[in-house]
Amino acid sequence: MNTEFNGLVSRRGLLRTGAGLLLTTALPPLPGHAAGSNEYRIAAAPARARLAGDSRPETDVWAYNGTIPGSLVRLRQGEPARLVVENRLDQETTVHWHGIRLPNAMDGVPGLTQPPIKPGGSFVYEFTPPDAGTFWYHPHANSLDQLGRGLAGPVIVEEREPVAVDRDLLWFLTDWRLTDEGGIASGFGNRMEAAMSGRVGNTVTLNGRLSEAEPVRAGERIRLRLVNGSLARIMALRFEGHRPLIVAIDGQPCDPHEPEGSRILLGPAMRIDVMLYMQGAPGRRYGVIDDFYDGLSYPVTQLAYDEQRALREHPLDAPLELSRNPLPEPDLAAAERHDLTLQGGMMSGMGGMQGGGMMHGMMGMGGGAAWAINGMSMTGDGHAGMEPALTFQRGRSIILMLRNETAWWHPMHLHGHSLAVLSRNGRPVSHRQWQDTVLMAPKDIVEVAFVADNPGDWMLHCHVMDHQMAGLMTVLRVA
Ligand SMILES: [Cu+2]
Repeated sequence: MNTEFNGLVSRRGLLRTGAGLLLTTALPPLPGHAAGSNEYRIAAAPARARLAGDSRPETDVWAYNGTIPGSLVRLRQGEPARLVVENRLDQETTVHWHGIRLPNAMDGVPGLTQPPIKPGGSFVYEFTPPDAGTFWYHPHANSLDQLGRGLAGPVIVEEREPVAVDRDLLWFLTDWRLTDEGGIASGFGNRMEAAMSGRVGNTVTLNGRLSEAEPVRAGERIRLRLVNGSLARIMALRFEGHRPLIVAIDGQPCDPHEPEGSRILLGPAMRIDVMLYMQGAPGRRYGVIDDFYDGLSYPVTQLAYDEQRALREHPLDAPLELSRNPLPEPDLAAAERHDLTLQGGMMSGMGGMQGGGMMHGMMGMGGGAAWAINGMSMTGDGHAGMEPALTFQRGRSIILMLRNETAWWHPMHLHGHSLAVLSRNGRPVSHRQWQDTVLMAPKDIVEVAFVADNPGDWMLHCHVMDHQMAGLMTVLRVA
């Protein structure tokens, strides 16, 4: 595959510092956040970060409130939130609150839902999160550069009644393409990559640092919130010696289940919450391995058990199923059906795709687009006057058949709604799972359903950022 690795991914023996530990365990308070309130100030600005450890040069990044990942936004389910975003970059930006069902005007798509925030300007996002769970925030302007240079942060919407765990941890995973000097490699928007796997990097950080080990204790129950904040890297995580149970996908609780083949498949922009019973032995270490790309497996980190005896001898005897969120149940018998077909990219076998794989002149808005949905390419980040591919009457139940006719993987993200995943390649999907980002393998056909209850123009796009920029995007209108 189109992936390079340098020495950074093989571990250098760095140990986590106290600061790293704090981020995974206590999650520090936010600057500009009054304790107990749902109000935050978030500034997007240039910063420097030690992504690859103390022995490596710092990296010039763009960051929310100066940290990688951006500071944690912790909200409460059903309580109004107010998020003041300041733009201290030298270019326009917006913030998209990924996965949160909110009013269209708060969705952060430039041109489509709000004017972009000018350098020196600010925008106040106000919404009441209906769903508890693990979400994240990132720009929706110049997305490839802005996300690729570090602008991303986690959002946790707390349940009214939390499930019993010893610790609630968040691993924000980010893929970077770093140079030997520690800088972020140039070449964003490379057309060949855009028509293939996208900009997959060479360094994966956990909460903003290469991680050698994460401290755990035998016998504890950990809720682990996994976020893939990468531009393009798909991950398949194996926890050696452990049996993680998936309890939520994209913030939405599902029936607890073990991942297929013991690998947690995590596409860009996806979140998966797992429950982990720490069944390992005191003093031992167990790898957490990402082996998605053939022949390129590497350790994301290790679970490092301290020497203390087990906290308990048997798994905690308390329910681990999360309370369901108030999602409207689609009426499948009465639902409207529509097809959305993903086209293009290299090796698609489509006419006109030879000679570099670009679809010049084929479609609507994108000169030089590499991808299309139902024959139309919308390129960039979103802009005024994007015509909807489909219009739904508010309140209707909708079934979408997503057909991936390409030779590449695509995490398809719908704004403003969560999707009940009904079937994949004709086989029912169990576990009653809902997703806002549906990872599609080459040639996959995935059937999803939802109630079009949130009025407005909503983006549907691939979250491999190069793919979105190069045309794998459309708009769905709820009128
Ligand atoms: Cu894609």
